[in-house]
Amino acid sequence: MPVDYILTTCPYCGTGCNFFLQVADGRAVGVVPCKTDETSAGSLCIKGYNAHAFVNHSDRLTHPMIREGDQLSKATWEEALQRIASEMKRISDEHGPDAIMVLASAKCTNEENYLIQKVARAAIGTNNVDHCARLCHASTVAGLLQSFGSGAMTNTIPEFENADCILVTGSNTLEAHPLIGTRILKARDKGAKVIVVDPRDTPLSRVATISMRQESGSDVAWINGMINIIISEKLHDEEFIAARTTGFDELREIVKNYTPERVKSLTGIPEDDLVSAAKMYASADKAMIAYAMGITQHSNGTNLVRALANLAMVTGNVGRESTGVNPLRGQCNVQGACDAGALPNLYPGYQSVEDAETRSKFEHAWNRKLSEKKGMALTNAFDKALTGEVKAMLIFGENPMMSDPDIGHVERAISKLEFMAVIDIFPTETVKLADVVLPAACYAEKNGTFTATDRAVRAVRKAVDPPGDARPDWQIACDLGRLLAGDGFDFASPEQVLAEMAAVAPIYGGIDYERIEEEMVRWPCPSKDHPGTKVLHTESFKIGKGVFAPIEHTPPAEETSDEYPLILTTGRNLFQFHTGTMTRRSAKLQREAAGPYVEINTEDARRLGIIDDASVRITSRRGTITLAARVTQWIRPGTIFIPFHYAEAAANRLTNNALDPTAQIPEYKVCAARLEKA
Ligand SMILES: Nc1nc2c(c(=O)[nH]1)N[C@H]1C(S)=C(S)[C@@H](COP(=O)(O)OP(=O)(O)OC[C@H]3O[C@@H](n4cnc5c(=O)[nH]c(N)nc54)[C@H](O)[C@@H]3O)O[C@H]1N2
Ligand SMILES: Nc1nc2c(c(=O)[nH]1)N[C@H]1C(S)=C(S)[C@@H](COP(=O)(O)OP(=O)(O)OC[C@H]3O[C@@H](n4cnc5c(=O)[nH]c(N)nc54)[C@H](O)[C@@H]3O)O[C@H]1N2
Ligand code: SF4
Ligand SMILES: [Mo]
Repeated sequence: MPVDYILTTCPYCGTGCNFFLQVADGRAVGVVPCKTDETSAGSLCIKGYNAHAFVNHSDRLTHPMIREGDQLSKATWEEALQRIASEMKRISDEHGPDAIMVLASAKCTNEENYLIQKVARAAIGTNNVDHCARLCHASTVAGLLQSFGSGAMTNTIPEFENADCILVTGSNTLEAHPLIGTRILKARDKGAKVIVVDPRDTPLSRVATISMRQESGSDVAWINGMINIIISEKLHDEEFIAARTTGFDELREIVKNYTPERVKSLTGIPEDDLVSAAKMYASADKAMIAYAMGITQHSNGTNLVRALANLAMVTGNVGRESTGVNPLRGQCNVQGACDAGALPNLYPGYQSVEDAETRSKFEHAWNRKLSEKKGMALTNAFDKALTGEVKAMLIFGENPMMSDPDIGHVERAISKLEFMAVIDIFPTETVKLADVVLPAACYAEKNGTFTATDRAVRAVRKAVDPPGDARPDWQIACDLGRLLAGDGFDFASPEQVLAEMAAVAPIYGGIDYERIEEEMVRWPCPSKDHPGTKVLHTESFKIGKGVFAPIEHTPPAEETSDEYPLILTTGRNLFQFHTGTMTRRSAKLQREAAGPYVEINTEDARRLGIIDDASVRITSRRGTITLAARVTQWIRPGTIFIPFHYAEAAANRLTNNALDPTAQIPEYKVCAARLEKA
């Protein structure tokens, strides 16, 4: 049988590896790495190798459905789209457009996200559009914007290989961004020093030069502690500080109080390790910082991001190759969904909805009066559903019934809605509660672009037809836009959509399908003859001077008590992805990490009389789940860790929806819990 090889972009993490999808007899049957791809350099992680598996799964949604009582019944596209449009119109007429919340999707392409936010803004008339970046790097977007003027990764993935020192914190890089992790290992082989700061031992920390295990939620203390040591040892970059930054004196005053002794009492990190790490980072010629959810998912997440930016600027490690502050963005297209304007305060290309001049530019482009009011964050929308302010939700490719904090609260909020429509590829926990369900085409079944964590815009190419009547999200968004608004949604292809986005978002100004066909292009790329940008902030920061922020350590929103004596932190494992809709439908991935578990330190387990694989019950102030204990030395005593992939013991039954006041990101990484034998 003839086999086709279609070059496309991985639908899992934000590393953005390209691979060939193997197609035989109209079905995706395998994945082959691409040697000429700069990002993956001919390797893939196990999720990438199995990215064909879910595409053909028999659970795929194949036809629209409309709720009749307790049942979702098969409907035609015409009926289902009409129902959504008429409910949106009714609710907007009765309660105003701001009673509707739209969720875009980091699993969808740039073109699709552009259209989804256009549906919200230009067809419904609200800025209430958001997506999972809120749960992920909202604090990065806010924090780096304040420090540097741009919320994106400052450098690029290949640059890790040539750094002299790499500081990794709150990132389980080898499991969550494996092909970035591999670059860090290559750098280490070439002699680079690797420092890992994480409450757990990760595959990377086990081979690091220095590994420090801090208490979850204490990161400001050790970061300030390192800055203090660097200044006392005169290892700071005075020239860079004077020429390119403001606010250094205030920062120096604040960090003075973070002596190694005090840092030890706040974090548990031994004094000697902190001093060695500070000197190692500051003495390197080119030092990179990589971080992810261990930093961002806190009720002080924005401050934590700013603290890392302080550390980089104090040592002059911004604006050169193999330096910088590098947030590792999570989903395959979370960078692009943000770029495309799926955010309540920003139009495509990070342009403020509250700026009159910008608004009039978009009003002109879209031929519509636009709302002056910034929209609602995803994490506030469920609260507002409970109070009756939000009446309807239109959800593209997200599964909040598993991924949002405190899902008991989400469930109560959804039950209050008058109407909820969900567009997905599988019957998720959220789909089951919807009033209308539309079946989407997945990445293998449509054309478009994803933007990787290092701002590289990459092609997604159609390899097979969607199952049954499923349609690509861009067509669904156009259909809804036409029903709600009439004009402005007549696009014949994703290519035309990207052309419109490039015309309104200057950072994408020079990006088109012809260029993407040949190679990736990294934004900012303002014009067709611009080569794209690898390193940001080379001459000056986007806001002129970099801004130091004097940040004090604050405790997490929920602290341990006699009743809840353990710190619960949550996250991921190598084999599963998020709410498991795709990876748990891949036999090979499922085989490797089949069911839910909690990691608990050997000492804690002994004290509680728990043996490995015993069934245990975990309770927080919000709920209880039962799952298997995994007894290990690789986690700090007093801390337990649960991956949030498993619906049968959903970690988010337990988590706290305390939010960062600036970014509205939830504190997934710390809550108080109790563990007992089940
Ligand atoms: N296999 C796999 N890969 C994925 C994903 C997936 O679901 N599965 N999801 C993708 C997405 S969307 C994202 S956002 C990324 C996330 O990627 P990561 O952020 O790397 O993954 P997490 O497991 O959430 O958390 C990272 C680390 O933070 C540590 N941590 C916990 N509490 C703290 C703390 O208080 N401070 C610090 N400094 N560290 C702490 C945890 O021990 C963990 O090792 O992964 C992407 N890649
Ligand atoms: N406890 C805890 N909770 C967390 C986190 C944590 O660390 N701890 N991390 C948070 C983070 S960083 C993130 S990013 C979120 C992720 O939260 P979500 O985005 O809600 O999680 P996913 O499972 O990735 O959901 C994506 C959905 O899109 C569907 N899908 C896939 N492809 C397509 C497509 O082409 N079109 C459409 N329409 N649908 C598609 C999938 O089937 C799936 O249902 O979870 C957050 N939740
Ligand atoms: S590292 Fe990320 S993008 Fe690359 S193959 Fe693995 S999941 Fe896909
Ligand atoms: Mo994420």
